[in-house]
Amino acid sequence: MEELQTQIIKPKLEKPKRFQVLLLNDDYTTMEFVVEVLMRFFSKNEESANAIMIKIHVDGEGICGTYSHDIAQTKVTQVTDFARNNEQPLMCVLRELSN
Ligand code: TYC
Repeated sequence: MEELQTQIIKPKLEKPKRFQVLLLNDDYTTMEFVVEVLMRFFSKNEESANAIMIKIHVDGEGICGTYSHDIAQTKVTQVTDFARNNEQPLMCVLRELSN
């Protein structure tokens, strides 16, 4: 007699990782430049760009947005290139979020 086998298959899909893009405070980048970055690369309006910039200035860091790895890494590269081309030492980094 043939044996009938059944198996329960667990879906092996991982939840996609998300990454925050952060700006770090420093003593030299101008406040106007940080506001410009937040509006140009993170689509903030002037009011929320100002609020985020002040938060970074006070706390040392601030979140610009949360993205897939590809998009987050592209933002970091674009912001860093833009800062260096304008002689600003602004630091932009990724932080992986725990799922
Ligand atoms: N601390 C800077 C200043 O006083 C302003 C600044 C804000 C720099 C945010 C970087 O990510 C930054 N000119």
